[in-house]
Amino acid sequence: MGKTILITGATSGFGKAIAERFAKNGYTVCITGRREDRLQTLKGQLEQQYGVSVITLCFDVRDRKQVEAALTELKTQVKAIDILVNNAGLAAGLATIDEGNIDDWETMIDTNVKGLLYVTRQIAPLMKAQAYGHIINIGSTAGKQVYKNGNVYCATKFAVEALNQAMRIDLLPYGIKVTAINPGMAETEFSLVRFKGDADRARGVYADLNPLRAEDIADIAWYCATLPPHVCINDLTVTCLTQASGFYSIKEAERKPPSPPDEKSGPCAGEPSI
Ligand code: NDP
Ligand code: 8X3
Repeated sequence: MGKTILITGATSGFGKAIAERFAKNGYTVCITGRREDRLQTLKGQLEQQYGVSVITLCFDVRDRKQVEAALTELKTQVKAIDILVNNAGLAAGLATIDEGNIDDWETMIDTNVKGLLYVTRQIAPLMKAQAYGHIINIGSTAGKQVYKNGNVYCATKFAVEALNQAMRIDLLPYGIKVTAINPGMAETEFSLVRFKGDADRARGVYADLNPLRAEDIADIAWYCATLPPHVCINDLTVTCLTQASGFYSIKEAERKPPSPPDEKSGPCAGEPSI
């Protein structure tokens, strides 16, 4: 029987790339988001290109009733859900804690934490009854280290980290895999959303950084999802080459060139030259 994946926030970025990757491999793909036009365009593209079934669910993950209605309906349409990717999320603004916009804070908390919980609460019982399944939570390096002005966004991703661990423990007896994928900076619509449509500022975040791409995260999701049944990646952090953590990154131009041959073959600094 064919496999089914449910991906929240598939109208752009990671979610869209993950939908493409799994459709290419024959999955029935259930895609969600608030932008119906984008859902329909992606559905048409994936069905035509890969000959798979695509189910679209247009809802706001912040709205508990919408989530419940959409996923209750989905459960009548599919026999099983093999994989849930909790991906829908955003950052809004970048300000110190004393100056932050409280509406932005609520949007981030409601989407990244409560939305993820609403969706999981609908799908985890189904996976428990199936006694198999895989929940992939998209966290962030921002859920590992707090960075300047990241306060509330980072807090939501720390919450995802905690919930990922909690899900792994709670669902352990039911053969359900739970994986957090924690990307560093990736050029999607993320910064455009964070900076409320300021495209120049958004581009500036990734300038000369060679950031991750959405397809990199799709590759990783596919890898995590296709390991042998007894293997579960619990937590995976991935950054581009120029980023070491949530707060350490360099520009490509700051990368050091190779050392000249004589320096290279000589003793390392601090080593005795015997
Ligand atoms: P994008 O902005 O490209 O995609 C975000 C997706 O989330 C869209 O499909 C959007 O759909 C959906 N979404 C946002 N709010 C809601 C909502 N209230 N209800 C339903 N869907 C919603 O960003 P990314 O692909 O980069 O982000 C995906 C996830 O990855 C997020 O959780 C983000 O925090 C995380 N992340 C991103 C990183 C990056 O650098 N890009 C790095 C680490 C983690 P629509 O607008 O149609 O509703
Ligand atoms: C997104 C990565 O560093 O822009 O979670 O917060 S970062």
